[in-house]
Amino acid sequence: MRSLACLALAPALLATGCGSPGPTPGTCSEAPSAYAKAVTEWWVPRCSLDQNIYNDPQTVLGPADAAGVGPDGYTGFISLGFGGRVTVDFGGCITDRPGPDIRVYQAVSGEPVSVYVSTSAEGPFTLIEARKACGERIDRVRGYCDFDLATAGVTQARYVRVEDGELFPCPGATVSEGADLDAVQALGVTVGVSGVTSANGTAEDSVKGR
Ligand SMILES: [Ca+2]
Ligand SMILES: [Ca+2]
Repeated sequence: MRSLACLALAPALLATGCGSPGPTPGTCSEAPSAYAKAVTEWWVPRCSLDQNIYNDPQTVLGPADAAGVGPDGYTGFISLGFGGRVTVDFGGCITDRPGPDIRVYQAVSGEPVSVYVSTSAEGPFTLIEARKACGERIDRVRGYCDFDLATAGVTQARYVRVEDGELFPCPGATVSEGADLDAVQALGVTVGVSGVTSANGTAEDSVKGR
């Protein structure tokens, strides 16, 4: 709903996004972090939350760190349950570049995930790929799969939603139902010696904070 007053004040309101369904101005002004830096939203079905013991969405922030021994001695990930999800903020926009742009770290085995992106926390979110098998091995616990923004014709993304694609029926008699989300990485962003990130590895962007 866009009021007359809102339209009259349009120039000033551009700064606050009044009535605008599109990206909030400034949403892409900062360089993105190399890894997800905040959880903006998450949801796991009640049944799965009751079954699972890995229920902390904050474990998806920062570099991949899943470790430990199953079934109940793992650390570093959230089990998404049946169709559950976590949406993360990179603090700035990931820009499409040749090849994959987003790496999802999915622990333990190769459970599939779906990835959606947006330039606004409120959406709309665009599906990049659905129910993609996710378990290229790094070590015994950690694994990953990659997503290319161009697959869906997307050029920029700040918010990334990772959704369980395993659809393991609940209750399923395990304590880690669904895909096990460890971390989300922006592949075009490098981390410098000072911990400062740079978009697409360019010198111009290296001065931007993470
Ligand atoms: Ca790409
Ligand atoms: Ca983690």
